[in-house]
Amino acid sequence: MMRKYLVALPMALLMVSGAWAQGLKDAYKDYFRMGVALSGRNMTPEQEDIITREFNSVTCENAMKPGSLQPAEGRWNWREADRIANFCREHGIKMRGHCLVWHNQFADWMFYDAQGKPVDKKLFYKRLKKHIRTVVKRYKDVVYCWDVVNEAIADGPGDTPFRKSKLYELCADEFILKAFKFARQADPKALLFYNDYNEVNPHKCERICQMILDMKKRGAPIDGMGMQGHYNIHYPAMNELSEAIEKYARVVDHIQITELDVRANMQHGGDLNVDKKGEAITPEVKSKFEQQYVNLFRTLRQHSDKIEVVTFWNLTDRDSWLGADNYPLLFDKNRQPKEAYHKVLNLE
Ligand code: 9MR
Repeated sequence: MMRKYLVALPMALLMVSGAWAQGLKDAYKDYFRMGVALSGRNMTPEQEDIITREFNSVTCENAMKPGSLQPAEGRWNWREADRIANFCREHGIKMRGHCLVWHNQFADWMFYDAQGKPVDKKLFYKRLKKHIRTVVKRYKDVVYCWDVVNEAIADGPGDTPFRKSKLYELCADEFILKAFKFARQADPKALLFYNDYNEVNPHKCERICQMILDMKKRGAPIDGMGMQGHYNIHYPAMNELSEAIEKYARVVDHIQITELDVRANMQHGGDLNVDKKGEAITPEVKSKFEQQYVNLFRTLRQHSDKIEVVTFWNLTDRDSWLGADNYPLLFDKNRQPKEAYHKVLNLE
């Protein structure tokens, strides 16, 4: 009996003092929520244990994108998204919805009629509205915010700040306004985000802020900015990250880091033609990687009055869209926590 207390008492003291955090979500409970992007492949008992121990926010990596959910008009493919949503419902985990409009993995059929001819704006908006309404309503009990429009701003110099996508060709920037309005009508309670990469770059940050201000003036219900956070071991500089957070905070009420990873090479951003061969993970690269994660979380914690959630883009290096050689996450390809995980967990 006595022995039991001798063990239990110090444990209880450690837990009360917070020194023995169970996982990232507990270690960061006073700062922001910790999230992870998942696919159906992650739904195994071993991985579900990691997810429920470490995270309290979930995003579907691909399963809720228009191209996955409605690949052809009226052909709905709910399986993977439902599976992840049901797991979240079961464990009381809230979800970020990703995403309603994106030039990539989009439901391109919306642009064409049955003869393959381009449709006009009116029919396009009708289809988009129906898509948004159907998806948002289905998950409204578990999804508390949506990335309504993803990556509509261009990176390069160019004469227009907007990405020249099919969406832009047909509707100019009006599709952004419409998408936010449709989403608000579908679920007046959900927080609505604009989400983009290279968001720390001062030039792009400026473009995004201008767009948000202009859209709001035109009546778009934009609540938040999703800073994707595809970084690397050299980038961004922490003062630039802080400045970007401050700038976004001037134009929206909610900021979230939505797709965090740290590549062990010079690339960053959301480009698809990424080099999946990383640099060799030498002790020097490893220590830079750890330092970058420490710097990032230190900086994000300093802004915890503005940052609501930090979501990692994938669970382990094995799942990462960047490939395991890029060494981007806190869990390695064998699903083991890296030294960087412990540094982030025990950050002082
Ligand atoms: O991680 C996603 C990958 O599996 C898909 O093949 C890819 C398709 O373009 O999209 C990836 O996720 C992207 C996210 O939805 C939006 N921001 C950039 C992400 C990485 O490309």
